[in-house]
Amino acid sequence: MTQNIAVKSPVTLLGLGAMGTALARTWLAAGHPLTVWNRTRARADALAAEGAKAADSASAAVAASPLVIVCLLDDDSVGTALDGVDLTGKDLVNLTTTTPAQARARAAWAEERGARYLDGGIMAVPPMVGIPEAGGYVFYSGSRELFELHQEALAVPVGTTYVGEDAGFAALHDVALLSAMYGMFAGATHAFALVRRENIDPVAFAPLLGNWIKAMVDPSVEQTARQLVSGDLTADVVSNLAMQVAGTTTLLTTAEEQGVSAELIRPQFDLMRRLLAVSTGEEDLTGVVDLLLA
Ligand code: FVH
Repeated sequence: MTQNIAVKSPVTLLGLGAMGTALARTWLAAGHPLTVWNRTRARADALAAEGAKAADSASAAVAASPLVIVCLLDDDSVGTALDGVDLTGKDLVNLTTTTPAQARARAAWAEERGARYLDGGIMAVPPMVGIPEAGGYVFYSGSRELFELHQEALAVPVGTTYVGEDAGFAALHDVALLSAMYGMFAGATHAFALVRRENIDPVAFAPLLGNWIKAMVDPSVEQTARQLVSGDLTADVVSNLAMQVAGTTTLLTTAEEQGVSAELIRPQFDLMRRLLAVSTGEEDLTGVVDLLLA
């Protein structure tokens, strides 16, 4: 009797921090032969107890599989870990968070060493890895051929979104989304500070805040995108800039009344005022995008 068992491609993973360990477990669970290396050996030994092969060095780990995935702290640690390692003929996928310029330089660096290169930006935190319904994914950019060749293995931990041949684009998308997230955190932090002065229950306040942000965000980013493409910054404006700038006075005065520093929200309001100074006030906030490029 013949058995029809799909043979899974071998994977090497360098880096077993919180994220690397979460990724590793999904490849093991999916049946991919997994070789791991970590600077601190104990983390590799822990994975070996779960079925991985712990390599004694980064060189040995890289030699073990055609597909080498790197998930280290930062670009410097990638350079350190792979210093002197033979990458000839390897497919290197770098999931370490970097800048776009670092990703492009790392792609050139890998290609000079005979490797094909794909860069990744992880849009997930470790508890989301291996849980498809959590919605995590990785932005990939660089060689499309490489992405398609390894898509089955790459899609094991979280979803995959390919964003272009430019190796820097995954990092750019990653950093753009993270930057937006911190802007959102800034607004939420300011909101909690305002109500904290009055002993309002933060647990009761949280869903009010969360639901308001959710209701605002999709229409807002979609409107901004449409206006940027059409160039018509007054199209479909609901809340015009003049009205919004007038409203910022109330927001800043309220912060003062509540004894809350406005340092998280004032920069946005300053930009809105600068935009109003050079516009009719009939548009909304999209013009701030180009103000930032100046
Ligand atoms: N964890 C998260 O929430 C975020 C989610 C989004 C993506 N990030 C990025 O993923 C990269 C790895 O993050 P991590 O969570 O695994 O980070 P750590 O737990 O701090 O582990 C760091 C690993 O890097 C190794 N390492 C650090 N420096 C060096 C070096 N000079 N040479 C070799 N390896 C190095 C470290 O080794 P060790 O401390 O165990 O010996 C860990 O394996 C990262 O880019 C996030 O931005 C995570």
